[in-house]
Amino acid sequence: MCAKMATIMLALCVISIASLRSCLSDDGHEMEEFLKREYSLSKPYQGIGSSGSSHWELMGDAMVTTDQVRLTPDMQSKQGAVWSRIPCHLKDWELQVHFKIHGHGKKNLNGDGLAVWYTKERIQKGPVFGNKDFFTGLGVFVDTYPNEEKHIERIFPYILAMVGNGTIGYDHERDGRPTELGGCNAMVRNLKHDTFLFIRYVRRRLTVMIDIDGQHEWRDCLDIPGVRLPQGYYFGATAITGDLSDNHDLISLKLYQLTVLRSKLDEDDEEEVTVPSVDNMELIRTYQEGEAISSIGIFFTVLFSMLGLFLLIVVGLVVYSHWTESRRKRFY
Ligand SMILES: *[C@@H]1O[C@H](CO)[C@@H](O)[C@H](O)[C@H]1NC(C)=O
Ligand SMILES: [Ca+2]
Repeated sequence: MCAKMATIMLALCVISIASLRSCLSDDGHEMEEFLKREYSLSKPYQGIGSSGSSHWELMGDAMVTTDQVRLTPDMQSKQGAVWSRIPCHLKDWELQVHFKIHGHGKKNLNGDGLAVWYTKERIQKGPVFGNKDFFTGLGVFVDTYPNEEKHIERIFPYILAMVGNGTIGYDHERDGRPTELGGCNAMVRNLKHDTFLFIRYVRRRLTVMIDIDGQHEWRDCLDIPGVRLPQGYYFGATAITGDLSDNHDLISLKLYQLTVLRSKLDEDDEEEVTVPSVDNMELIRTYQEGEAISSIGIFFTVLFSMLGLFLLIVVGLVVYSHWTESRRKRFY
């Protein structure tokens, strides 16, 4: 009898400890971080660009100085990139990007922006912020120029994430709206203080945060579960200028390996991913279209209310003039 009680007590104890542990790990508190130097890029940028000796490779107009890797200078029609040479096989990671975008152009007279990548392909020039289109993997874009005309609903610079599988294109004319996973506005140009972008990928959950106010506080940008990214892809950063330009500088890229507690159940669930994809992408799409429709809805509501008011005034005036007319007739 006593032994049975003891067993039950022990079982309860184990259960409560187990749930406590999972709570902690969900919160992120029990995660451990390790800086992985082979995937990181920081001052004094030793050996970058020189053949073979470095973990990073430069491309295009990118240049290394003592203070930064300048992906593009503030000049028209430039594109540059820096790519890791070694594929990353970590399961859970966090990338902290210290960057700076600055130039002489006034607001919205600058462009085009920079991108941070985790992709199958590397060092291939192209139109997507200096990288190839129809890429395979993750792209996080800091888009500084609104290409789509009706940019009232969205303030630029705008940060946006996209997952490509090799057959999905980036719509430059629409600033990537058709394929976006989510995003946020971020006034990052010409700031005196440091600006950071933070990309975390843990248990298929993609989180992007920014620290751009000089307060050393992270602000949520997007948070999407069910993002399936294969292992063994490459980290990189690219930037492009067109008719409009900016200096796109990378001060550092720091990659942390995250050790996350996994239950047996999690492990069973995780079959290997070979093609990048996002669960319930249709839902994310309809949600965003819903938002677009609602802003169009507001526009038409305002338009019709104004038309209605106008009609009312016209009718009122007509009635009034008829009334004064008939009054005048009565007097004379
Ligand atoms: C890539 O995604 C598109 C759109 O979701 C889909 O139609 C296509 O089949 C996918 N391609 C591969 C190789 O999975
Ligand atoms: Ca754009």
